Amino acid sequence: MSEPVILAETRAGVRTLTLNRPDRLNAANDALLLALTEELRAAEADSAVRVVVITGAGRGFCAGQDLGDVSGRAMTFTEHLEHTYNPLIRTIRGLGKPVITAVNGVAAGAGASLALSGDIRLWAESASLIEVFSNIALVPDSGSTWFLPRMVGYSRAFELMALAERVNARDGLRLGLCEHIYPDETFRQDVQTYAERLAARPAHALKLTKQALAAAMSSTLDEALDREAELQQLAGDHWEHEEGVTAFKQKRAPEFVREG
Ligand code: LHQ
Repeated sequence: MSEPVILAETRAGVRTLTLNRPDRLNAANDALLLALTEELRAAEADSAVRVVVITGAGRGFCAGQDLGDVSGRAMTFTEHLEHTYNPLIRTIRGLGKPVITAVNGVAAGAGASLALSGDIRLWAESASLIEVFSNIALVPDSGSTWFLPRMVGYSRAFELMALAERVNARDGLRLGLCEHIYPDETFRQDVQTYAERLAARPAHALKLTKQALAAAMSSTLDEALDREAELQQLAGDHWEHEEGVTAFKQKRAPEFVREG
């Protein structure tokens, strides 16, 4: 039996999905992309899962499209993206639970887009990111053209895309491509610890927050204010809100994790 392309494990409410083609720096083939999307959908449906972590096995995070894989060539580029990468990125951003991309090594091409797509991006010290597409005369895809300029501005994004320069972890943090850097030796445990902090937060409120931010990224202030007012009603009517207020008054930590 061959190794699964995605390894999945749940610990303390944190579902970790590991891209598992380490000999190719987890370059993506269709099987990996479809399995990852499927796993994300399963995590959405599983009430025991409160946070999802996407990371890579071995020394790479994801080297983008597997350039040796021929299965994608049965389709046009457009069809291939619509069949594999685009549903994956949409699923991550639309997931009703926080997704952490834990970038353990190099993230290149569509792998860079995947690294940027997390709600929270945690990098190991040896992580790096390359908008490598122009090396093979392609256009950045899988969301890079949307994510990167919002993080670093238009001109820096264009430069990174045009020159395909490797961004190391220190520069990644400076540019806002990640929230935190952790030492390689403790990276996996540090990611788990961070994810467990998120898992203890109010899941329903975070789901609505993610929804509000996603919509606000392409809306006017007026629209954002209207949406906040609507979503606040949903949050305020939920037991989590009552628990938060009660805990505050009782001078204790709120308990947002309940069975069932
Ligand atoms: C790989 C790959 C790889 C196969 C490393 N494939 N084997 C495109 C087309 C169609 C539709 C959809 O969208 C896309 C989007 C894209 O993602 S286009 C961009 C595709 N990716 C690339 O062009 C990246 C190619 N890789 C590299 O530039 C380097 O490998 C990076 C900078 C990622 C890492 O460099 P190093 O750390 O020096 O590692 P390496 O080059 O020695 O790679 C290690 C092994 O992994 C090596 O195999 P080998 O048998 O020699 O040990 C590579 O051939 C293999 N590998 N990327 N994408």
